[in-house]
Amino acid sequence: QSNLGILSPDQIELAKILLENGQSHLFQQWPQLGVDDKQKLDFFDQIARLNSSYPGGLAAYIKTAKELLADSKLGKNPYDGFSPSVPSGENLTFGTDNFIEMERKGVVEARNAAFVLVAGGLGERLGYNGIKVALPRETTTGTCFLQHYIESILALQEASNKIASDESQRDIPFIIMTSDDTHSRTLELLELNSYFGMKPTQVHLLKQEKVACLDDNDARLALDPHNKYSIQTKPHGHGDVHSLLYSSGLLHKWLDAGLKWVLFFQDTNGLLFNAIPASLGVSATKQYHVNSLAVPRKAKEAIGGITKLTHVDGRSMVINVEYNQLDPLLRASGFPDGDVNCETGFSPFPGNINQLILELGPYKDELQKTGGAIKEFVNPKYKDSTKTAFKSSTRLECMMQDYPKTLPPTARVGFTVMDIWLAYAPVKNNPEDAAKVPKGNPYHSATSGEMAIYRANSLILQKAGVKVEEPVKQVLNGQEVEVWSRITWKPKWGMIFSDIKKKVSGNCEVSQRSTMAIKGRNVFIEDLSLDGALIVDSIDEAEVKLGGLIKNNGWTMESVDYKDTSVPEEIRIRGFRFNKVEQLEKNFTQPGKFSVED
Ligand code: UGB
Repeated sequence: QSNLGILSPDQIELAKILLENGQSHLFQQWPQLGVDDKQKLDFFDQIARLNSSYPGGLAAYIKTAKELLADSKLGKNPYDGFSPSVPSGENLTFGTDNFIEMERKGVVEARNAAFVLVAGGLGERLGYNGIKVALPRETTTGTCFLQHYIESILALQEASNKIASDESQRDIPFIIMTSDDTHSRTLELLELNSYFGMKPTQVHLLKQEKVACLDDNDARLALDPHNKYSIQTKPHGHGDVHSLLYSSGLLHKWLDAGLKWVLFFQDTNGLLFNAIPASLGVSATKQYHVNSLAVPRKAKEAIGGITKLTHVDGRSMVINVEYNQLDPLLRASGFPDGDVNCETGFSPFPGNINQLILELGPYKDELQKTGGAIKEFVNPKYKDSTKTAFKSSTRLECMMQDYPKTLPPTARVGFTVMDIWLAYAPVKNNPEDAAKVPKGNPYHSATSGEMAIYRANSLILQKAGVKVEEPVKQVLNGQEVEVWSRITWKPKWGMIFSDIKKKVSGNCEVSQRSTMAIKGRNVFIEDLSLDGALIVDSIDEAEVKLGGLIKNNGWTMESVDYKDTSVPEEIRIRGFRFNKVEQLEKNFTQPGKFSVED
């Protein structure tokens, strides 16, 4: 009461909200007016932020928290009354006629899409000190994830605009969700690199705010133990992307501009853009309101399963069920063996890789109803079985893939399954944890992420007719991986299989010890036999033919131990570095026709 004098009317309103929602403890240790006044105003600044960044404000946050904490205390299962079954979706196999047709359709649609990258997470499991999008996707060229994503979007934009009429040319919007942990470093990376060739006006950063931590089952907000004027906060999860997009006003703008799709993707899947054109083609063909990209998943593997859930009351939805919940849910619903592989050797429930394609119109309509709020969950760590006290404060969380939970059953929710080698290789685990992954399961480390790029590119070229030599097995940072030829290309060289095939002809072969980096657009591989390292760059106006026998000592791979701090972190987490012994390196800066032969 005595402090009211320093507060503005808005701050008094906020104080009332807190008091009416069981938060009087926050003010218990406040001294009288005149003492710590600046800190008290800082406290209200934080409260105002927490209140305005949550749909429905702090009152709604506290109310939901109380309900979810009560359910958690009772041990209530969120899937009570639901029975799981295998949903229907599209299965695509790389290189088939259907795949090629879906890619063609996807390129047509790309100019009607906006891309949204969720990059607010620090990646604690990876333990890397920088932001994850700044990590090299592969170290042959050193291109970081963010650069690769931007160049892929630009390549799609160009291919899509090429087949559209002049008046409907469009710059694809690119949104990055950041957080306090990643925002300034993401912006700096973009600015230092001139947005990697994208127009700065095409890029929007939306920063997510953290949410208040909770001390007990009454959802009392947790004060910072070292500062009684500050509330502890933690990340709310990638589900925030929906409310941020909604409040940014971008959805209306995009609809007015004629856009039709919003594609969501995560920070370190270096293979994702191999899958984007075809799955966008599937969305357009099947008119999916929601299309989740998925890969075959081994039963009990630690990725969520896409599942159809049907409630006893008739409701049904197609949704990601996290792997630790799928097995018990199946066991409780008449499948005594739980989540097991079927005759294909995989679980019948496809693995969610958390890349979503939403149709913009129905998405905007839905968010207008919900304000972008996503069904949340809480995961308190209790002190003991009475479940009355927490080991440390907790908070509500939400996931972007839970968006379909509020949709009516009439919504067209499907998925597209693609080969793992083509579509999914995230970098999530540190070397120590990756080395402990049971044999046969994916490491999801910087080592496996980079090797997956070379494998995918080698397999794609094999399918295009190049004899790429089989890989060798090698142990790097304690992980056994297949090492294929180190083949990379820029997205503008080939985004879809039919374009790549046009760039390859004759009898071509690449040995396992080879490195090939194609950085130019109009580079053609014709009767090439490569045994060594070849790096080619060119301006768009130059047409370059790579052919004949090219042989040199090439680049060798040297093992590096992840504990060796004399090596930069982004290298040592891979367990190897290149020793660039010898290469043929060409850069064509003049227009014309050229050929590269040894
Ligand atoms: N992220 C944010 O932008 N903000 C946040 O507050 C948190 C994260 P993780 P997670 O690919 O195999 C997801 O930590 O959440 C961004 C799916 O839920 O890499 O453990 C962050 O920057 C799971 O179903 O993954 O698991 C990153 O880009 C499964 O599909 C993204 O959100 C799993 O990914 C994901 O964060 C997977």
